[in-house]
Amino acid sequence: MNKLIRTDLAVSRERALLVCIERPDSRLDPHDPLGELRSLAKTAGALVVDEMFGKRRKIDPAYYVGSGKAEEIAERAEAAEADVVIFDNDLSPAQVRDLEGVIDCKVLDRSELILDIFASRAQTHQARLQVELAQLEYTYPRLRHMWTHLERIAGGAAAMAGIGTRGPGEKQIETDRRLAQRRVTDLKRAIAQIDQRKVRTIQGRSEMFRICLVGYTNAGKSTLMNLLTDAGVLTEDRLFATLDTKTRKWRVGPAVMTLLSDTVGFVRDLPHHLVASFRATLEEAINADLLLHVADASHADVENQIKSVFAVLAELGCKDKDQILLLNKADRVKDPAMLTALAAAYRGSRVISAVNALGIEEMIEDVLARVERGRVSLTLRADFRNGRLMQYLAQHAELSSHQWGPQTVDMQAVMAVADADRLAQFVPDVRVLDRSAVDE
Ligand SMILES: Nc1nc2c(ncn2[C@@H]2O[C@H](COP(=O)(O)OP(=O)(O)O)[C@@H](O)[C@H]2O)c(=O)[nH]1
Ligand SMILES: [Mg+2]
Repeated sequence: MNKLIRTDLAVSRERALLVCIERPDSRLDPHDPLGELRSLAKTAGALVVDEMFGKRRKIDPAYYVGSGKAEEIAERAEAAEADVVIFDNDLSPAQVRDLEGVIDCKVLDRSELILDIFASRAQTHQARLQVELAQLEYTYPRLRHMWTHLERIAGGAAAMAGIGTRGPGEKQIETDRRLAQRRVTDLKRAIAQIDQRKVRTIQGRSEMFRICLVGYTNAGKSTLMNLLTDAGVLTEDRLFATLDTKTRKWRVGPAVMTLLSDTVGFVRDLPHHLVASFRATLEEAINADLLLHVADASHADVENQIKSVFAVLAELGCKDKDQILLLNKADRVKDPAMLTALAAAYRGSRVISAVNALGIEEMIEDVLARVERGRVSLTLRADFRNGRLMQYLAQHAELSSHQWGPQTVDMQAVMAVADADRLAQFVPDVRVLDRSAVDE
């Protein structure tokens, strides 16, 4: 694909020094001011090797921080052998340039880091176009980084651009600008042409019950995902080799296999130029059967975070989707009364801890009940060599009886309504002789 993305900024597997400068209007987590940035950096695949925290009232036009602090950052970056310094703050293109003059490695700001994550997470064609557009618009003034990619597009060279490639002369930059401008126009046109409904119905077809983790970055989504899916998935996972760390199989009950997806997560004060691409990366949530909304109950701002997640979900048309609010990090909450009040304020919510597995059993029960809600009993007739069917039933159903004919087998199978509905779509040559609701 003709992609115009600053891959030289991708932070995968790079050693990162994190820098957070608190400003009077910053809304950082008082317990852990660098928590969100750390979580974002990890999501992008970076290895965090050092962290620095500072406060500043007035922004220095040259380095954002003062020149003394810039020197200090440079020293720490060198000592930690960092490949990249990531600022929690948004920097102007000139500041990035000046900082890179002092610090002997790549400098990224928060928006670029977020865009990098969006770019790696965007699943659909539409989402990719949207992220690319945002990257292009945001990085426009930083074009000296970009020329290698433009050259790749123009010249079709297969080689990957080197990290930290510095820009060419003014003439090259002029050409780049024109190419970039043209790409922006093309992207806008392409995005406008995509039929939203069509995208959703195609995406929505899936063989398994889909569960999606949503919530703020740093709330504990990935920790919970690991806790739930780590046990016992490896041995039987060959069939699902295409699944990655963002989506994994999760066996909720003996005959209940689901797909669990991790999302990028919401970000505090998301810069407005990133909002469209952020929404695009949430398409997984739109197509899920159940949402697990993870909130950090130990965060000072938890109620506002919950509210803003609800608001965005509503905008995405997910308001009536089945969901469970999980009040995570209960182990970290110092005031039990506060937790009780929070749980009472949100009916149906559950108090959990993803690190010490508190409340997890109960949560799984709850999920299971939702998946199984409205189970049906099917009487099926199929050729007994129908491998697809046997596989499907092994994943999704409890079999209660078999009756063998010369070529066929009649079976009684109990499964979730959603799985029964998908049966015809995924398994050829099976006849449903009877279908009735199960009272449990
Ligand atoms: N104390 C405590 N820390 C947690 C809990 N769940 C997650 N964390 C920590 O919170 C940070 C962010 O977690 P992560 O799973 O990356 O959050 P994500 O951004 O929502 O995926 C990590 O340092 C986790 O170890 C919890 O239940 N209790
Ligand atoms: Mg995560």
